[in-house]
Amino acid sequence: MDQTRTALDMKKEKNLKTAEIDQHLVDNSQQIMTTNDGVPISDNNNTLKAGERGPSLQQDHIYFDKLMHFDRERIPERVVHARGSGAHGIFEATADLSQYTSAAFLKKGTVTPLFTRFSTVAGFKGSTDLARDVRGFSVKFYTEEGNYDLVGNNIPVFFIQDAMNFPDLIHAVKPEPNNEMPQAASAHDTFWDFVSLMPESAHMIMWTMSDRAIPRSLRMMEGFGVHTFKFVNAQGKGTFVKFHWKPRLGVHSVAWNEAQKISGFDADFHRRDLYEAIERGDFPQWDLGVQLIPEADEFKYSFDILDATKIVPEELVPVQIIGTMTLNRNPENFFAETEQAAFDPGRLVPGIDVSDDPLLQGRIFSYMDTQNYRLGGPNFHELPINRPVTGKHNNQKDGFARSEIPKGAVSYFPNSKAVGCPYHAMLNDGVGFESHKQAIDGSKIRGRSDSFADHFTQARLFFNSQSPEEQDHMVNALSFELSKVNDVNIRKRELAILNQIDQGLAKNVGTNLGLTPPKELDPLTLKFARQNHPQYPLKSVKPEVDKSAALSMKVKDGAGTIKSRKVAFLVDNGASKSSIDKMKTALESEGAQAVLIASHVGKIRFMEGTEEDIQHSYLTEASVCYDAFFTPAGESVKTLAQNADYLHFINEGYRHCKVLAFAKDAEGLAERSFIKKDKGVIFESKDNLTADFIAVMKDHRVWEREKSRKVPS
Ligand code: HDE
Repeated sequence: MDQTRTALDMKKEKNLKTAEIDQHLVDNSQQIMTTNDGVPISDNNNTLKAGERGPSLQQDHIYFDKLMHFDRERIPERVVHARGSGAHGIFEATADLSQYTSAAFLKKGTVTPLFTRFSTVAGFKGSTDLARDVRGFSVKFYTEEGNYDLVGNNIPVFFIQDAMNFPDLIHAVKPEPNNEMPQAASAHDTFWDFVSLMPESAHMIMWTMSDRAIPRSLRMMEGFGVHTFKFVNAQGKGTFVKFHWKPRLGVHSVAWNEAQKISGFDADFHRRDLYEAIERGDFPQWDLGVQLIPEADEFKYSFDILDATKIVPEELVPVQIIGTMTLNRNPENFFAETEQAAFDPGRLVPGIDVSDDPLLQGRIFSYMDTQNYRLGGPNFHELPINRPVTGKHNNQKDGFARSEIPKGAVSYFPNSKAVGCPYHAMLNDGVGFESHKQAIDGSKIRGRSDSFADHFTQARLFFNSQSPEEQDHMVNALSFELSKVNDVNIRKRELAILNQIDQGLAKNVGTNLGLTPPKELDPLTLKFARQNHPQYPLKSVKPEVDKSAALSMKVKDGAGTIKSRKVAFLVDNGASKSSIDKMKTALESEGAQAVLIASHVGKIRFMEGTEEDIQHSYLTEASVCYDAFFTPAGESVKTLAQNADYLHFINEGYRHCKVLAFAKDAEGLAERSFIKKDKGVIFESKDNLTADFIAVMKDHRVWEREKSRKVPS
């Protein structure tokens, strides 16, 4: 999408959702302060008292008005996905899908406003962004046929197969109820107790123990609809569909040691990154892709497409790109928009329907129910962020905080007094929502299909598809988490599951736990698995593929970008402005940002005699919040050599496998640290300073460094 197109799109958006939200914006500038009833307030500092020294009077309606509101300023946070960040944007459909779906917003060329919210799952609303966790990826499309919500995650599978287990999963991962610890972390007994008794979690555990669970940025994550959904075309024909969001900036993570430190230095790291990128016009973009599976192929694969613990490998069904999402506007008000946004996988539009996935079916109830509770009643659809751009017309009435004022005496259907209005869409213009006509044949049972009983084949597929460095990170993550589990029986049970996935993985984790992986699944694990499948484990499954390139985050050679990356320029008084400018120009031409950091904020004087105001110092900044480092030439090299914070900065950057460049005069500083020259340490005397710096940054990290050198930091 080029700039002109973006401007046009934004204009279109302005006419739709922005206009809708604009109606509700309140501008306090040039306004007299009033009570909630509009009465002007002349003293907002003092309560009403009998005499100067009190007591206060009960007739102080101005104070009561203020406190009544204040006392109710919190609403229940989301029971899961409480911590989130949102942004407005647009979706432009780019493919002709009329053969598969009648959804109007997917018609080629259509531009639809939307609101997206990213979240972590386990932590409370105020928890850190960098928790090891799944990220929510919810998109509300304000389409011309009403709202459509695609409420997905950044991981394409889930822990469990049936909605009935969801509250148990969440109770297990949340802080333990006796002491409410730990916050936003799965590394504790109850979580691993639960998953080690639920072998269906094995595939998801592989993903959450991979670096996918610690993204570098919300802008650098994939998104997935997770479940199989259905497209329905104008003739009523269904096609199974899986949704994928592919970020234009690539898929990247931080290192676990880094994640833990970012949580201390900037708990809002992801929220800030998203907000700032949009403010400076670096609009993040994702392509929306679909995997389409004809109904005739429902039973074609070695896995069940209705099982949310399975992916459909891209080698079997390729992902076709059908449009692009651009996030181009921050909310005006976090509470009114991001917090009050009510997502629901049951918000469907004509042309898209749910499949029989039992996890998805269970979600349809929960979201509406939770919004009713969280947003205080059934009128949450009328909040500006949730209102469809189409308006809504029905006979539903009353309820808490009703804001629309329906006219007339009729609020029932059928009626004659309002000439049958509002009327059925199907009867008149054929545009109404119609559920996919699917034949159903079966007995009512409370149980699970044996086609859901294979738990390890795709967990193995994921592990086998990772690069050696990614596999090492998984070993470390599993070792970290299980080391934090106190009950050794739980450790052994999970180790037995890992052993079913990959013996090398189990052995390496076992070494870190001082345990030999058990050969067989634990009897307790078997007992619970047999509640769903009495013959468990069933015969092994022959997978169609052993490896899938799409599952690894390793940057394909030359495919990376440094757009929007944050490079720390480590300077001080006496730094060479020309050395800084040369690097800055090169980085900015690739879309990266240069941030100057010195031993104090305020003015610093360059070698050339000019001065610049610096916003960041070693006191306020940490290496973990930057992608790469440059030490320019100049007199500053002498003071930096004595600056322990500077040396810590570059050591730590090196430890986290980031790229570091040194101007010729500054190369000696690397020798004062633990840094050893490698392809990610660029010396002006040996390399092409700017070109090589940029080229290696495009690979994101020099992960190979981890094997050869571990340095203290
Ligand atoms: Fe959710 N989930 N979920 N979930 N979920 C909620 O709804 C639930 C599941 C997801 O940005 C809640 O509004 C059940 C899978 C996201 O506001 C709640 C089950 C996936 C968000 C709920 C699941 C998700 C939620 C809490 C098992 C990936 C944040 C607040 C059957 C496809 C939405 C709320 C936002 C939020 C229930 C499983 C994604 C309680 C019962 C699988 C991204 O209704």
